[in-house]
Amino acid sequence: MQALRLILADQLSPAITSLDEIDREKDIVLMCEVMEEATYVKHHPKKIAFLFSAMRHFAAGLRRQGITVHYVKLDDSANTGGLDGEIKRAVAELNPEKLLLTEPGEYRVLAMMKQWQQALGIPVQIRADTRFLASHEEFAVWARGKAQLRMEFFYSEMRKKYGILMDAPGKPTGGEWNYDKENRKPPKTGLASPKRISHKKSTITNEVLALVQDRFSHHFGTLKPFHYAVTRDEALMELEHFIHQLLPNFGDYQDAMVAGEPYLYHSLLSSYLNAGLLLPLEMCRMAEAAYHAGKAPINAVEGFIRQILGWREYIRGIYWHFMPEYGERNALQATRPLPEFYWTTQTVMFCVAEAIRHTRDHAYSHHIQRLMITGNFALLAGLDVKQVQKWYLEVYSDAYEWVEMPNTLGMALYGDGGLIASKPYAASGKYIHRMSNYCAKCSYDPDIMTGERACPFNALYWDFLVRNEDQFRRNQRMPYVFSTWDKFAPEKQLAIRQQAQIHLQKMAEGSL
Ligand code: FAD
Ligand code: DLZ
Ligand code: SF4
Repeated sequence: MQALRLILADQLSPAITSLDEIDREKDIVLMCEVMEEATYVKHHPKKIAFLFSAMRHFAAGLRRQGITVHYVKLDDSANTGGLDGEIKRAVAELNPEKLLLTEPGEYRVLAMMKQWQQALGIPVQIRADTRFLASHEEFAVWARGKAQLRMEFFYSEMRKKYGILMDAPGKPTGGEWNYDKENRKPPKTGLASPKRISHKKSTITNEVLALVQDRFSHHFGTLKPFHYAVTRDEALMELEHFIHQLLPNFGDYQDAMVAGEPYLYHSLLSSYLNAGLLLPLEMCRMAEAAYHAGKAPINAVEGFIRQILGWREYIRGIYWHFMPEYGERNALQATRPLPEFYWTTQTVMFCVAEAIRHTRDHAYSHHIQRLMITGNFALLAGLDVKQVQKWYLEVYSDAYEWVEMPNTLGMALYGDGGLIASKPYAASGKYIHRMSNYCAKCSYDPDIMTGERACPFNALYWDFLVRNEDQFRRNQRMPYVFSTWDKFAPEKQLAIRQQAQIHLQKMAEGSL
């Protein structure tokens, strides 16, 4: 055999570089379901089922094209349980001249891959992942010599590079680069998501569901009902549905939160994009076409494209540029243990319970729930950054370290010391009250600062800022925060800080 070509669970794209110039007569593709990858953090059962089913469908698609696939199922008796073991076993069995890989999405896996040439005694080539729209080198050139690495500047470069939403060189469509201010409408009464599409389960999916039920039902999260797309065709149906039915309202309600509505107008496409069933450029181009056809307004289309061409690429750039040192950061020295309610949903705080319920049931919660509810609470309470990151990596079906870590450590927890966020995404109950209908269903009151019914986010917000005063008092993007605090009478300041301690105590006791 000439070349052994590895495809990982998040590399399910026909255009993946490890398949470039494949020789259908002589080469073999290797794919393996392994226990180590499913349990190095205990992934949500829906994520495992989605990936195993998508992998099996992808392998079937390659075989239909005449490509030989060596597919190792989780339950195969000789399965060694790890990528490392499976590569060694396949090389011993198939005797390839070389091993071809595409760089993975996690530093941990890249470190493993870098050992293989020596361990296997054959040439190993690690190719760039060209599905992303900015290479590591481009990001490094952009970052060089800059005191601040702000997403908005990176994003406008990307818009220019790909000519997306550009009227002329240097002229963004509509006159603005960014319509963020038009992405913050509070929910109107009765706001609900249109019905989502579902996919008929194939025999492959049913087999995988039985396997996951059998082997991973002790992981956090419910497996059924299972509605995920598992092939590129199905993922494309999801994309079409989003563009035609949901994109027009995506911009207005991007930051809104509604009880019982996990999705609203969000696309639910991240799992498919991150696994490779969809490609970022096709998603941006389709959204752009909807704008030019008059089917969706600029605040929606620009908002969506900004998330993919801007945030997603920028986040990946940050991860690879600063790893492995990035993963050790804890700028605010946050070390309090993650409370049990992140697993049980058992908290009186309606907003937090709701976000965790959505997470448990769908392996999904939308961005503002991740950032301003579970993330904001973790920030204000000073929860241990590693424990919080592990939680996010375990519970979401779109989670891989390259995208989870900078979002959690950098954006939500300010644990990278302000590399990503120019100020902490810290908010009191007032923000959550404005952007959701949660507070009406809660036993706490967002307008109360101290006492039994006080919303925990209120005192914890001030306590967080004062606790970290050294970091934030001179932050130019927070001009009024400390002047407001300074105007509080000393007795009020003391009462707030004592109230925060009561909340933290209750959190530790499991009664918050
Ligand atoms: P939409 O709201 O419809 O957005 C469209 C697309 O934009 C998404 O599909 C996604 O691919 C991309 N996108 C949006 N925001 C971001 C972002 N900040 N970073 C990268 N891509 C973005 N996203 C992940 O893909 N995996 C993660 O593990 C992950 N962890 C997160 C952890 C925290 C604490 C926070 C605050 C955000 C995290 N995000 C993560 C980003 C974002 O929340 C999800 O991409 C989004 O909720 C996915 O849902 P959607 O497809 O409906 O997104
Ligand atoms: C997340 C995951 C899971 C659950 N299972 C597998 C697997 O069985 N085989 C595999 O190749 N990859 C799996 N993955 C993804 C990897 O853990 C890892 O996050 C990515 O491949 C990094 O690019
Ligand atoms: Fe959340 Fe506070 Fe509102 Fe309750 S009152 S839902 S804890 S913001």
